[in-house]
Amino acid sequence: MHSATLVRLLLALAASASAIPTKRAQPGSAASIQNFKDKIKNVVVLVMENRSLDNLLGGQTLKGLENPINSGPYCNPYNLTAASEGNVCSAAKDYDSVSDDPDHGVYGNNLEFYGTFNPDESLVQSGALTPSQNGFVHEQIRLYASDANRSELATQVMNYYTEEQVPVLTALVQNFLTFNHWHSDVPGPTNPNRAALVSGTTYGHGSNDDSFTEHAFPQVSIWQALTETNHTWLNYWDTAGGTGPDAGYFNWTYNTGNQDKIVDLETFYTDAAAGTLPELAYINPSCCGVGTNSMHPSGLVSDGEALIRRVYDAARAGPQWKNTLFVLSFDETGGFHDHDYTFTFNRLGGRIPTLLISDWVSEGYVEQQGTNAAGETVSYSATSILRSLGYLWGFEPFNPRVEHAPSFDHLIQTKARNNTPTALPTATPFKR
Ligand SMILES: *[C@@H]1O[C@H](CO)[C@@H](O)[C@H](O)[C@H]1NC(C)=O
Ligand SMILES: *[C@@H]1O[C@H](CO)[C@@H](O)[C@H](O)[C@H]1NC(C)=O
Ligand SMILES: *[C@@H]1O[C@H](CO)[C@@H](O)[C@H](O)[C@H]1NC(C)=O
Ligand SMILES: *[C@@H]1O[C@H](CO)[C@@H](O)[C@H](O)[C@H]1NC(C)=O
Ligand SMILES: CC(=O)N[C@H]1CO[C@H](CO)[C@@H](O)[C@@H]1O
Repeated sequence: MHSATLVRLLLALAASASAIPTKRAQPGSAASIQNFKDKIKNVVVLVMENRSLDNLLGGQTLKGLENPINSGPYCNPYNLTAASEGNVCSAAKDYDSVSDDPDHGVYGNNLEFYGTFNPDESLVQSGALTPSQNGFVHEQIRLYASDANRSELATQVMNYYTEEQVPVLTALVQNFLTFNHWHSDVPGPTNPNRAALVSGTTYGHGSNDDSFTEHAFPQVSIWQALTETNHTWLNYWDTAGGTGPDAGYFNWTYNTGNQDKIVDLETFYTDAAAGTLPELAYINPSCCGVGTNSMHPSGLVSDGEALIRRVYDAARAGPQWKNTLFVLSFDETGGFHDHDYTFTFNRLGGRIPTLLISDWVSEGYVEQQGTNAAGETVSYSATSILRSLGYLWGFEPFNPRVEHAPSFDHLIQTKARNNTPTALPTATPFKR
């Protein structure tokens, strides 16, 4: 072989080797769980509101992410029943404040995914009916035609944020680990999804009904499981309200006197600085209008970025950081377009941005699908958090859904990084 060719070959091999992360243990294996326990002592979970991956991370150019900028554009007809009205495609730049909140109830999601309010459930389950993801613009126009013109409404649901519009998320994506296939557990609204995230089931509730605020849920939750295995937790809550507090859904919390573990979000920052964060620090942001920080329309994306930055910077500067895992996720897609919906697992919801942030994850890494306990390759979902924390803190899966959720323990590396950013960039408000 010619020596120049050999050098090129070796260089190519070296380049591809550096792109391959360290060989990881099998998820859920004894070695992987032991490594997870050794490295991670504190977990911070922040669940934001109502954004899809294609919307919020649609402009991230990191390889491995399937999104409009890397693999789009994706297009929708203006009107599902009148092709002559033409199509509109995903494009760069969405509004800081999306003023017309896209439909994200179960029926709205049905129309957005299947083009009908009532898809035949047996055809969905058998796989004969697959989601076309064609109805997002139609549904937005059906709901809000009197508020704005068609192109503005289409922009709201089809456009994506550029890397410059979301500097905090861009820094996190480039420095930490992002899931390409992480779905909400239910193709519906916030509280059922939040209940699934903290207890593995919506307990039959498909809407944001009063049971959530009336502490009516009787099932075992993460709060009860942690308490019974002698682990500490606090549910930090932005008292401006609008989401959760998720620990407040459960009758156990109140009947066992654990409601004092629901505390003001401001306490998180002082606890982080003092090194007194509990093992699980679970954060509820405020919702849903201008001035709230969950990224839920019409709340500003830049205000949500400011919250994420403040949480990261506080955890990063605190004495517990070295053994901290920060999980950033969303409750659901909020009716924003995403080209990829997965229904193999009794109909998960849409794809939502989720990141693992820690000195113990690979830099700028995109995780594809996971492996469940049966060895099948499946998408991650909200219950993956419960499965993984169960391994970390030794509690049993609450139900078959949790038991079969793919865990992410194997994504924790054996060596700590020393190059994670000490602070994130500042987000500034923008128009579009
Ligand atoms: C879509 O087209 C149908 C058939 O032309 C019409 O009846 C309907 O009003 C249109 N929908 C919207 C939201 O414009
Ligand atoms: C729709 O509204 C936007 C801003 O509100 C405006 O810039 C645009 O020209 C309008 N488009 C049409 C087709 O009227
Ligand atoms: C939790 O602590 C109590 C009191 O010290 C003890 O009796 C119990 O066995 C512990 N439970 C577990 C699961 O470690
Ligand atoms: C919660 O409610 C259920 C159903 O009413 C009941 O069986 C259970 O004992 C309650 N749990 C607690 C801790 O009060
Ligand atoms: C907190 C909250 O309710 N968030 C939003 C996201 O989705 C639900 C369900 O549609 C809506 O009720 C909210 O607007």
